[in-house]
Amino acid sequence: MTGLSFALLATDGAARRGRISTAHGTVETPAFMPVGTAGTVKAMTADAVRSTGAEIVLGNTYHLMLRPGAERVGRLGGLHRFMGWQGPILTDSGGFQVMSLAGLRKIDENGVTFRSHIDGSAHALTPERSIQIQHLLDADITMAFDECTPFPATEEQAAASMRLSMRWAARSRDAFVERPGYGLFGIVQGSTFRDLRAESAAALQEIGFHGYAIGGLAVGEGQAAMFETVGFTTPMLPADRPRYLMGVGRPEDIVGAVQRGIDMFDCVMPTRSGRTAQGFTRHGTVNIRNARHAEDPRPLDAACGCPACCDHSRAYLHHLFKANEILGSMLLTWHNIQYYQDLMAGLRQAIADGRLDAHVGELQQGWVAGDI
Ligand code: PRF
Ligand code: ZN
Repeated sequence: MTGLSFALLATDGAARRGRISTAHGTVETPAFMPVGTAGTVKAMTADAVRSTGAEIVLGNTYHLMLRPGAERVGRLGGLHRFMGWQGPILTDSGGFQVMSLAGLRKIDENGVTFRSHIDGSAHALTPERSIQIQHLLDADITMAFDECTPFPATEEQAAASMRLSMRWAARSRDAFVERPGYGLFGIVQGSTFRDLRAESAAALQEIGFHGYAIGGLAVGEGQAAMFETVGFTTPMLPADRPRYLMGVGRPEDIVGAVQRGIDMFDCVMPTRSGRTAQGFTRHGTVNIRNARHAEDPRPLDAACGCPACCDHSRAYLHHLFKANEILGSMLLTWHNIQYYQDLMAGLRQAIADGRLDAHVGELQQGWVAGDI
């Protein structure tokens, strides 16, 4: 066998229940990947991440190439050993983070040049260097180097940007070294234009990838346009390969995208909001800094099995945030990742049982009812 494999285990409408097998283990899908940008899922130990049921984490080419450097991580045995995470790792290719974080960026046919957001030093990324870095990190899933087309874009702008990403996708494929259990994903671009998404999906399948991502969404187009674009793009992709919606999203976004045939997600939402006192629960989002929690002895979410909910009250979590104690960030991050993993496990079970739409209706009822 060469490359990574994907087994489709069940379907319910457009939704899929599957399993990805990689060099470092298997991933049950639909899956949510906690974001471990700089070699850490912020405020979590690797064991804690694993305990939530997460099977794969995401790392970033951009951050790790700047600090501590890809060659250094390679000499230390790769990102798994470096961060103490023995499961599968997917790395993003860097272009998206360069455009959102770096200074003085310049894009041309060859790639991007930019200045580090850390110390202002000059760097370059090309498709070939991005793939080489992801190999040094030992990523189980490597992402093709692309440009995330800004939103809004005219059809002409989106076409030119997408076609550049397709030329970079071919160069990424050529630079990728096939090894058993390792895979390379292409990234469909084309903004919200159906014809461009079709052209991009066809171009990527002509090149041939182990999986296909949908990029260029969750960039300000709104949920309706995102759902519409996902809804017409997934049928353009092969059924026997995993599909990854990049940078999505809130629980309600993930649920809608699963109903439209997406298998993988990543988002900073659970980790970032955990550090700013926002908790996701079966009854919607809760800001634990709110004064109404100051003497509330109940758990954040009575149905949750994480330490924040099993061992502590809302009043205690509220106190930790008011007192700027780092344990507050740790506990709420843990809870939010647990919530996201429980959400995905529920979706997987519902697809297997052929009752996804009913399950989604129950989830939405809980979110709408609100926290009381
Ligand atoms: N491309 C890459 N990474 C991404 C995106 C993309 O389009 C997005 C889109 N929101 C998030 N992360 N390479
Ligand atoms: Zn919890």
